[in-house]
Amino acid sequence: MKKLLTLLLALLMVTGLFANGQQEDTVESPLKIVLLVKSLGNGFFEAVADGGVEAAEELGNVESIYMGPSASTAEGQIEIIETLIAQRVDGIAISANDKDALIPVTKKAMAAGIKVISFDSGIAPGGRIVDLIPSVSELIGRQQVQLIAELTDYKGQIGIVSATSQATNQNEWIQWMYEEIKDPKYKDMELVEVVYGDDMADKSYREAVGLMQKYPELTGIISPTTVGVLAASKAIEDEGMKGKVQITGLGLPSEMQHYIENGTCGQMALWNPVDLGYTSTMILEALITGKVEGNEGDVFKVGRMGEVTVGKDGVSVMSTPFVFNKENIAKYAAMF
Ligand code: RAM
Repeated sequence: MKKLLTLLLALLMVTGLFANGQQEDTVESPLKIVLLVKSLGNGFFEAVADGGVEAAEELGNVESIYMGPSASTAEGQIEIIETLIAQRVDGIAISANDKDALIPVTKKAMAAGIKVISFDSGIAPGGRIVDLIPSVSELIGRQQVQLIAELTDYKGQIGIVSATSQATNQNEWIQWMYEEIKDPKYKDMELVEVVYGDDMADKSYREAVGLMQKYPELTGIISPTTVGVLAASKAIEDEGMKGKVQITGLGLPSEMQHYIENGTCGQMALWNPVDLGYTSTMILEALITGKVEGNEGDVFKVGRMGEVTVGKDGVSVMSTPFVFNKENIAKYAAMF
């Protein structure tokens, strides 16, 4: 009997210790959640990183890690994901440089128990659990054409300065721009060419100059990338085309305030990138801890952002873009 009691006591101690040990473990090693962006040095993604840190602080059990290749290539991202698999991180949110090329490596990551989602620029279904997009792609694309039409009085040749030719998000938006312009109200407007600045300031600048030289009748440029719209605005001014060539796009208010206030860019749109990083981190935490599986119809509770519902093919939509102009730019520039 005495022996039995001792055994029971020992057992209790062991389980007690184990439970304690587990508790300490959670406190000591927070969940490692990586925000893997298209490339480093982009103010948009730096704001995304701020959102990741905010969510991590709020959740308490998360370490937010910000990573990206030096240039916007799928190869650079694949290399990083391989390292993250070896390091056994808990979750990765990826803004993809290619919707298909990343699939084999993200599948490998998921097979190793890492939760993978895409955000901003998606990975095709099969290569991630959820794809968090800032707004409906159709709405974003159509709105870009509407914004430039208002600036050019619905006339003339329009060029597009995009990011990389493989970018999932820009390619989807551009497809909708071509749909929108079919509307008879744009009969005097033409989308003449898409050029690619690769989300590099210097290349975007050169491509914008190239468009203005190639098309002397150019009345407007749409640049649906924060890097591109900033570089193209500078190119318009440097080429003495301010007032002759209008520009709109998706711009970061803090970077574009100068060009909005001096009238080079009459209006542009975007969403809050801080919210995008915050929400991606919240979603990953819920997936890692098993609170939500990420199936169609599932609802993620995402702190101050409320709820995000998983749609068809895992696509989850945040909200609608803001439009910035002279009246409101200063307010938003202070935020992101
Ligand atoms: C650039 C990137 C990003 C895109 C924004 C609008 O910073 O290409 O993916 O969402 O622009």
